[in-house]
Amino acid sequence: MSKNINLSEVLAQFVDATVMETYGNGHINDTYSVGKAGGILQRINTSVFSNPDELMENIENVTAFLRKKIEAEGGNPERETLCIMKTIDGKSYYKVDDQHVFRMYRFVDDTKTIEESNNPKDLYEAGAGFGRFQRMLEDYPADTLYEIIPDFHHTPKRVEALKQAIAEDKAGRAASVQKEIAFALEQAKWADTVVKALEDGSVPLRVTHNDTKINNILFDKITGKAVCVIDLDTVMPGSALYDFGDALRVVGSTAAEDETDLDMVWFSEKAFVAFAKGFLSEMKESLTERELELLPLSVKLLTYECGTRFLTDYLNGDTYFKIHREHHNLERARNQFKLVEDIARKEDVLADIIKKL
Ligand code: ADP
Ligand code: GN1
Ligand code: MG
Repeated sequence: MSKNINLSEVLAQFVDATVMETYGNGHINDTYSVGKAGGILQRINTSVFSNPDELMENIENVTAFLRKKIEAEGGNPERETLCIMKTIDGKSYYKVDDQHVFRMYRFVDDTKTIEESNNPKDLYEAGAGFGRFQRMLEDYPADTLYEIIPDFHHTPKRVEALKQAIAEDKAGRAASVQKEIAFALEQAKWADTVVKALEDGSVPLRVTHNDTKINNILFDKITGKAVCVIDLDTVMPGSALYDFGDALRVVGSTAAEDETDLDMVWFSEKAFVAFAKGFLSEMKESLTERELELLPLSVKLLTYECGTRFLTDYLNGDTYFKIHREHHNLERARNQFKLVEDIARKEDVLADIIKKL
């Protein structure tokens, strides 16, 4: 936090909140668990999310819609979607100043977060969880949502941002990463596949989560079932392919996103089968032919896009993603590009798996 903020004073703005400790493992927001009052307090990263009003309005509307759907399907809305805890003034967030904006969600009890897993049951559940989220939002009018981060998964624009970062070379690092730059630019030739499909209408615009890392799902501590999709900041109009591809970018890898020993980094067909089975158990009826056909490519695309974003941030001097060591973003980029190569080798196998499912 850039200046000394008294978090107890922030807490006093929310109903019933007491002690807290830092919590979770996200790259963007700061998260604190809040005592027994059952809250999770988050400082919204306002350099990434510059309009908290629009951000929270999206989340309020989407969670209200989900709550009704969950009820109609006989589920428990208290557990299966996020619930915003209002401030004592009845607002959905509390603003100290432009850099210090806080919100609170009800803590979903008896759940766990999974950072990494190769257990097919976890991956099936993750697929089912994100698939269900998308299915339930299928008839939500996507164009009424604010586009919180414009062009978030517009891969060609991410490539343009990389080119700009190379030209500006703000951190003086471009010369040292020529190999990674060459790889990213060489791959750019197929990076417009999903954007084009959205433009020509062969892939429909949907309400999507857009940040489907497995740690953005809460799993039941006992049954292991996916309970609640969280981290709704990036819920926006998008493509089902973004959510499918981004999730497998993470769970499909045999190593963590920042593993530096690239001999450990491979794409697992087994993980693909498990996640895809779960996802399709919810979304099979909804997906179009073209969406089904592009599922394997989406994994390569979202991995490439994320690698490109890490490399861009490295060139810009690490201003976007939280880093924990000097070359963290470069290590992440190398890791993602290694994964892209392996996915590319296995694309035909992945296409066969989808046909069989
Ligand atoms: P970030 O955008 O930084 O990734 P998240 O919203 O994903 O922030 O929250 C970070 C972590 O906090 C999650 O991975 C999860 O472990 C925990 N968490 C977030 N919201 C809740 C909640 N409502 N109940 C329980 N745990 C939560
Ligand atoms: C960020 O907030 P978190 O850690 O779930 C990022 C994602 C990236 C991811 C890479 C808003 O996600 O887009 O894929 O890091 N979120 C935002 O780990 O940029
Ligand atoms: Mg998160």
